[in-house]
Amino acid sequence: MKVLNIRDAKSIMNLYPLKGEVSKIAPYGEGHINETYLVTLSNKKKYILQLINDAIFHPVNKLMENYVSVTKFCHQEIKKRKGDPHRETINVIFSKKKKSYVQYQNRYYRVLEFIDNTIALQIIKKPQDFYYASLAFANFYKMLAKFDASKLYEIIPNFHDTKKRYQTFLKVVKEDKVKRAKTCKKEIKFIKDRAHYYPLIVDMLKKKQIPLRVTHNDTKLNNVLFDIKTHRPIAVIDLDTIMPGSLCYDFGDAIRFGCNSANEDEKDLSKVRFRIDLYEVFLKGFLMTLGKIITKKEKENLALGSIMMTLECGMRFLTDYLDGGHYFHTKYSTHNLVRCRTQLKLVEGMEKGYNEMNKLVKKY
Ligand code: ADP
Ligand code: GN1
Ligand code: MG
Repeated sequence: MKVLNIRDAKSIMNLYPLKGEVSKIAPYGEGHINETYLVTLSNKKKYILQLINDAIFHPVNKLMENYVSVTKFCHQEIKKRKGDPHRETINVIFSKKKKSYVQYQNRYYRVLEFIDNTIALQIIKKPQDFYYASLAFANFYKMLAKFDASKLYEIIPNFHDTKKRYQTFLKVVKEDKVKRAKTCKKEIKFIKDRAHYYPLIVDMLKKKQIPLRVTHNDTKLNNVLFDIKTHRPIAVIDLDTIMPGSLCYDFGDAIRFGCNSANEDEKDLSKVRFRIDLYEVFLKGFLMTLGKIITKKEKENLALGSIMMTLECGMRFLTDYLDGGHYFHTKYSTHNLVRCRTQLKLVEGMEKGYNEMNKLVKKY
């Protein structure tokens, strides 16, 4: 629920060394975690104001240290290649006290430069857009390959540790705090029937069969901004979860969201299909851009990573539903259950298409 009003916005923006008064504030974007607003000043300048979800991202000073070190690094790299560093990455505005975030009424906020004339897509209509998204992410890894990972604080430990996620899920099912388990027996069984998946990639990482890299960890389509006119990819955003992780998971998370023929919260499951045509489009751009950076073993596990990220996300939505809904923003009481169902339907589609998905990896 977005609650900031213009008075709050004025007080918060006053903590920044900006010219002009706040003339407008409006909720912006479709993120599930932070609260995002577009703020317009009397001089027509626009800024993104975000209420940081500090129940999820804490401590906030560490979150913002990561955020600033990554965005400053990207800024420099983009400058070196003669790009536009104020458009192709996030730029954090510093407060009058020279801080990357501020506190107002016991909550944490940050202000970002608004990347104007861009759009975040919630669903793929033109395959080319997804191809462009693959280039955006792959180029992002290429840029970050030189970033010193030891600088990063692990802001959400075990974020994509599917083994641990499954343990949490089992615990929440057992506790059944808000007595909802009876409404989703089929979904619980679906997730339990797939227990063999959960250790696979985590164990490969542990055995160093695939490398731990600096990854984005939230490669949803709406975390890429596209030029509003040309639809060319402009910037990868939402950098809160940059941590060591697996490329197979980042690839898989992008597939999970982008290869859905419907919205993540579509209630009519007959509309939800796994679009393997879009999988091919993304795979092609991703592999061509990464070239030799991606290892053979990683390539062999891109299809598996897609199934696992979709399964993990379905499991996380159901965990939150069973736990009473404290994590993801929701608009109605069964919202997380509806989201879980779309994910599980996609998993079914991916399992059916698994051999084909692997064949396509060999093709590229
Ligand atoms: P969340 O963690 O809640 O997903 P995001 O950082 O992804 O938060 O922001 C939510 C949405 O706000 C994005 O999907 C995008 O539409 C928009 N957005 C965020 N930052 C910017 C920015 N600097 N310029 C333009 N749009 C932005
Ligand atoms: C959240 O913040 P947002 O909306 O980009 C979540 C992702 C989930 C996604 C599901 C920090 O992403 O992990 O995959 O929702 N982010 C966090 O849509 O948990
Ligand atoms: Mg986001």
